[in-house]
Parts: sequence; structure tokens; C-alpha cells
Amino acid sequence: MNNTLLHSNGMQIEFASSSLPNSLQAAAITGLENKCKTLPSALFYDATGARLFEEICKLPEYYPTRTESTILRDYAPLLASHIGTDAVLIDYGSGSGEKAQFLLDYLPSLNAYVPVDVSREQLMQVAAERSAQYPLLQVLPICADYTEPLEFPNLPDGARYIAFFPGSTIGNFHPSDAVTFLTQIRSTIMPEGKLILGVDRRKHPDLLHAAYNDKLGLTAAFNLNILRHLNREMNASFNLSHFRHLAFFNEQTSRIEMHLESLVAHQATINDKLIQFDAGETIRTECSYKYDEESLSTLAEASGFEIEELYTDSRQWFWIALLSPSSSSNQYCQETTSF
Ligand code: AVI
Repeated sequence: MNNTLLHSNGMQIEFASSSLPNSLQAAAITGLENKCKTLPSALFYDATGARLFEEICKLPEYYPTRTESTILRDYAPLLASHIGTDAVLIDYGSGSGEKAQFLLDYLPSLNAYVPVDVSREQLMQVAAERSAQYPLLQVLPICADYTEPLEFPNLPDGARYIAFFPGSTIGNFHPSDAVTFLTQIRSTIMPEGKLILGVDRRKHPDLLHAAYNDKLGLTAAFNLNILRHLNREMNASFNLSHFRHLAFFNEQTSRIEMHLESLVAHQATINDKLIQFDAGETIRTECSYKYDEESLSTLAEASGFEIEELYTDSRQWFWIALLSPSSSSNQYCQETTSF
């Protein structure tokens, strides 16, 4: 059965049955119709993409996951002392729940652990595992897209909320969207809560280049898989051999950009729409912003936070930032945010 969605330009868009939400399908088509073609990074994560990403995290060149884990392991006792007693830990995009595990071991008096993830199966598995591991802990899983405003049923009154957003996924948000998301977190944890945020630091472009152009070609496979996903879920006809993976550090915007470059002039269809490609034309599939102290402070301030602590690793490649809502009222304007 086909579904329809009203596009912002007033046109009706038809969607074939698909496990992809209509909004994501609409964003894919709008992005491909742009002069500079883009696709939403959320499309990376079908089952194959999720598996490839897990493998990328183990690659020698891909330092963020390992580095963040080192910081979490080293500073967990200190982070636990900031979290204090009787807190509720909200794990945004809990995934396999591995990262929160570093903290949970040091939080015997946590009031509740709230993993939030769209993948119901993985969420329920994490919830079951944590309940078994910590029989006195309330585990309250929420199956949702964490970028949407969340409803938190059954949370204890008067508890302090600690938001946990590791993985440097904040880097995959455009800075203005990062402000919107962090502002939303701030209103959830107000007035006494804290945010523990994983942030990838700006570093030498060669290191960044290697991390997104690994020798085994897993990042290239991860990038190209987005087209396979669209072929399956949106009745698209992309020929993967007409594209190549392209990733580079854009110094001006301080972000890694991943693109798929069309090697030849050709056409493809998606949900019966014809998309033309010139030779050398690209689809931008992901941005991964790398922060320095100034841009991180700007982001924190624009979202109504102040930086309490910055924990880093011996090579200074990554931060676990501890943020608290700033005391002044939120009078920040997103348009003034520049990075
Ligand atoms: C999920 N995210 C933090 C990863 C990153 O590094 O931006 C996604 C990724 N893309 C390519 N490799 C990993």
C-alpha cells in the first residue's frame, strides 16, 4: 500500500511501503533534488550499515570510539562524584549501552537509568541486561528518536537528571541543529541536572583524513551502503559502481565531509523520480564537526550551558565535557552562532 505526505511546497509526495519513516523518505528526495545534492545521515543505519559502523569503531585509524572509552574509564569515578546520589541517568542513543556501563559501575545510588533508542530490540536487550546486573536499579527504557521531544513517563519527582550523550554524535549535527538539540536537553534536565557530552576535537587534518578513509575500505562501504539502502527501501535504481567514496576535512567549517562522487554522467530513479548526475558531481552524505575550545564554548553558551569540566586523553584528541545549565536566563539566538 502507498502512503502520501504533503511536502512543504504544497505537493503531495507518494511513498511506496517501506520501513523508512515518511519524513526520512521526503528528506532523501528533497536532498537529491537540491542543487548541491545531500542525503540524511540517518539513512546509513540499516542492519548492514549498523554492522559496518561497529566494525569501523574497531579500526586502527578510527580513534574516536577507543579514545572516548579511555576517557570514560579514567574519569568515571570523578564523573560519578559530579553526578552525586539519587540521580536519573538519561542515555541518549543508548545503542549497545556500552558507554553508560563505565558510569553505572560507579553509581550505586542511582535512582534510575533511562536508555533511549529507536532500535526496540537492542533497547530491550540493554534494559534486560542492566536490570539483571543491577537488581536494585530502576531501568526505564524509552523507544524513541531522541532528537524529537521525549516524554518521560514514571520518572521520580524531584530527582536530578543527568543527560549522557557520548559518541561525538553531536558532531553530526549542523551547529544550529546542535543548539536546538542541546537546548531541548537543557529544558529536560533543568534546573539542577548536568550533561555529559562526548566531543571530537579538532586535530591535524592527516589524522582526520585517515579516520574517514581507512585502508580496509569499511568507511567507503558504509558510505556506499546508503545507496543500497535506498534501492531496497525507496525503489531506487542507484548503480553503486557509478559512485566512489570521498571524505575530506573542510578547514573553514571544521568538519569532515563525506560525499559519494558520481564517476560518470548518468541518471537514477527513486520512487519514480528521475535524478541526473554529472560526472564529478557529489551527494553529501555526512558532516562530522570537530570542535576546539572556542567553538565548543560557543555551542555550550548558545544552548544555555556552561562548561564545568573538560576531560581529555593523553593525545588531546577527544573530550568528555561536563556541562551544567547556565544560571542566566536563556536569551540566546541561534542565528548569532558562528563556528
Ligand atoms: C556516528 N558518528 C559520530 C560517526 C562520525 O565519526 O561522525 C559516523 C561515522 N562516519 C564515518 N565514520 C564514522
